[in-house]
Amino acid sequence: MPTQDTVTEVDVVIVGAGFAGINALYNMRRQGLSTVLLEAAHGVGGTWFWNKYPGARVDIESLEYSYGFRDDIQQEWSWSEKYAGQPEVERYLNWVTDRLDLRDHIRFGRTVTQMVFDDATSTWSTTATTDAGGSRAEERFRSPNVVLATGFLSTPNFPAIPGLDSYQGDLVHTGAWPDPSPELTGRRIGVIGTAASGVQVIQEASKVADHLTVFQRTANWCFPLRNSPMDPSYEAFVKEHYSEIRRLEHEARGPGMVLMDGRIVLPENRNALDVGPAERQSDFEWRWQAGGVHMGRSFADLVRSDEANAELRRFLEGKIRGIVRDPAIAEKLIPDYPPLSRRPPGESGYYEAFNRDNVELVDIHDDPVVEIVPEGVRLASGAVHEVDVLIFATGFDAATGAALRIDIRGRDGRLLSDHWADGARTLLGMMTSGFPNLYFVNGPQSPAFHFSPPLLCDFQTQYIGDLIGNVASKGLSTIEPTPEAELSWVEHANSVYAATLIWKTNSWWVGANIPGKPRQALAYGGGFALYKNRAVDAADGLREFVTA
Ligand code: NA7
Repeated sequence: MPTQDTVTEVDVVIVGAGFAGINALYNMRRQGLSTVLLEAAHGVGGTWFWNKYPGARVDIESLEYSYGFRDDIQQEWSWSEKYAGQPEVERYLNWVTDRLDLRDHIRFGRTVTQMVFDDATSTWSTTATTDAGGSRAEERFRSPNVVLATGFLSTPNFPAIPGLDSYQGDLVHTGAWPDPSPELTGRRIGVIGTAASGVQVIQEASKVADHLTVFQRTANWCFPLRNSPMDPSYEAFVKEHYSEIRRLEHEARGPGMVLMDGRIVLPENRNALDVGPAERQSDFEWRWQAGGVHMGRSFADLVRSDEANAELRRFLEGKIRGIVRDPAIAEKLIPDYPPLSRRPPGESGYYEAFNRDNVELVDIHDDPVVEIVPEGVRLASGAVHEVDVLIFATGFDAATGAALRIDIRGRDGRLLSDHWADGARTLLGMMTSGFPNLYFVNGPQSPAFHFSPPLLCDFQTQYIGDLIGNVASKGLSTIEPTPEAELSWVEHANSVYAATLIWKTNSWWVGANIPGKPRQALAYGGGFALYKNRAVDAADGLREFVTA
């Protein structure tokens, strides 16, 4: 592949044009840093560019799942629904990009393959392949700083099932949905995977498929979303109180919520076992009716105590049995792990889909998929399910997958994949030792999916911009965490999970969805407020960093 002779020199190279990368680009530019953003896709959006499957939708309220870094931005944009669908989120990110004049600093169609740190000059050399101009070539960049905004959930997990190549129908993954989409109407559709993405695509496919086969290995506890067109008075209320809402969210242990009656509802600190059964039931019930993340915010001990969790489990079991008409199917849809110990999918008619005649639930826990054959899916029992479209909703190599697919070499040529061989090691999910001036946004061991990612990247990209400014103003050239600070953060993140039921349950939150991936806390579950305080502390006098 030809390599261009010219090397583009900038202060910062950012990788990825999703929520995090766009925000990073804005903040680096604001710091007066020359910046180029490299993006593999031919448009902005990141996750919201690739996940174009029918039904893809936020399940934190749109008014919250949006940038808070400038009041004009949050005032000017109007969401059409309480929970926006993928096309609207993609439109929003395009709007922000243009509104802030950022597009000229983005190079699309660039896949970053290598990043190498040069000890002598304290700079990173970044190589990207590009098909811009019609033929494939390599482009090179040199910069003191690199920011990986490569996404928490951006590397699709395609299970290695024999026979994938032999399949004759349309085979797609929710995380890399083709545009244009394969036709779903009137066809026989199979979906493997029944978590957040699977639930969304199953709901939509059930309405149009001739026959829908849902291959379920593990049932999940789904909470109703209760989406609706945006109520103008609600929108006006939120916009009027945005600064107060954002402040409260930053002080809370999870995403905040706002109700139409003017109450701001944040995660509760009281325990389920400290209140009586009637109060517990009525609390669960209003949250079930309100929808969204409320259910998981009701009592602090639900995710810590088996006994408290069993109360929520009983409530949710009753709901599933109340909706699904066939009792045998209802039992199959009741999970066998504690609710809230995995990411709860938001649903809008998921359970009802199993009351339809065209929807079939196939248990692949007891009768696993052994092969993909030309006409469909073959199970261990020998049963073959014929489908015209086979949808993999099998998730992602979360948190670390995207960074580890780039050949990243830090001090002394050390590979990131070696440094992280026993699990990701970061300070605050933003830096890793031995890799100076390399920053992650929404990285492993940051609050990521336990907070609102657009709000987290607001904080992190400002923080990173300040660190870069701080290093430059002191006449220094590099910054990286001390190995001790890094180890202590990793241990802290693990210990927070270890005190919860999350640790005992297998999920991508602990890396358990990818064979061979080390088990560890891939996010920080201690709450944004604690995280932020610790980050501010670390930056004070650069105590937890080595500089040179
Ligand atoms: P998840 O949460 O990782 O779910 C993947 C689903 O695919 C889950 O039901 C898995 O079952 C199933 N799966 C994965 N591999 C296999 C194989 N080999 N055979 C059968 N079934 C399999 O991914 P999502 O995309 O739904 O959600 C990830 C996040 O992205 C989510 O939080 C949203 O924010 C968007 P298992 O549970 O492993 O038995």
